[in-house]
Amino acid sequence: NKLVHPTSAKLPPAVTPPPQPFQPSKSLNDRVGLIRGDITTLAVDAIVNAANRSLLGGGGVDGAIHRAAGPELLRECRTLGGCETGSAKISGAYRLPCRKVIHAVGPVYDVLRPETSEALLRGCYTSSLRLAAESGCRSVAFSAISTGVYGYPSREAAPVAMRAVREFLEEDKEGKIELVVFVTFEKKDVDAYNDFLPMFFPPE
Ligand code: AR6
Repeated sequence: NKLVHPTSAKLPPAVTPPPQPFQPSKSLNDRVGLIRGDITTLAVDAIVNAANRSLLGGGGVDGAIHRAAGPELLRECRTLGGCETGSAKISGAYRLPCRKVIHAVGPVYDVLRPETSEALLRGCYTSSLRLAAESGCRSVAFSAISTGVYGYPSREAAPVAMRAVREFLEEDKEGKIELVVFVTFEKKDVDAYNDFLPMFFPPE
């Protein structure tokens, strides 16, 4: 080191500090983002699709992802054996700029049993993050699962999504997930996410 101060030459050698437990350098607030746009354009490690139990494609974001990924995605999805509601499976991303697609199956919103819908929606986020971490995906972008065709009210879905992500990141002591991006598309979701994000991830 050319910049050593002359007096430090007389000091005894520095003691090597003991290994420290992992501490994520970023605060929780720095590990989440919110954008409005087309999830198929994002070059993150994994994007999360709002799929159905067949995993064989459909409309909405599912259709957009299959169109952009190309027919190889459907070919792989045929081998996955479907997926339970409230859970997720992972595939390659083919022509998409991301590395993996996580296919989460949200609930059709049941107005008579909102707690059941909530548990299933929460399961989508938790399973997706667990799969991402296991697969070495450190940045994950979520579509607003169930808030389209499946009828989940945006203002109810947003806090469920954010609480699940927050709790996962708090538990993620090794910092496997570095960034979670919430991707909104329609104005109702933009408004709901803008309102709730600072409550769940307050600026430090
Ligand atoms: N990028 C990001 N978000 C999008 C995009 C996009 N390109 N397109 C739509 N969204 P939906 P669901 C938003 O209906 O409610 C399919 O047919 C959209 O505004 O795609 O979970 C599946 O195959 C909404 O906020 O999914 C299932 O059968 C969110 O994505 C069923 O729909 C989810 O809306 C699943 O219904």
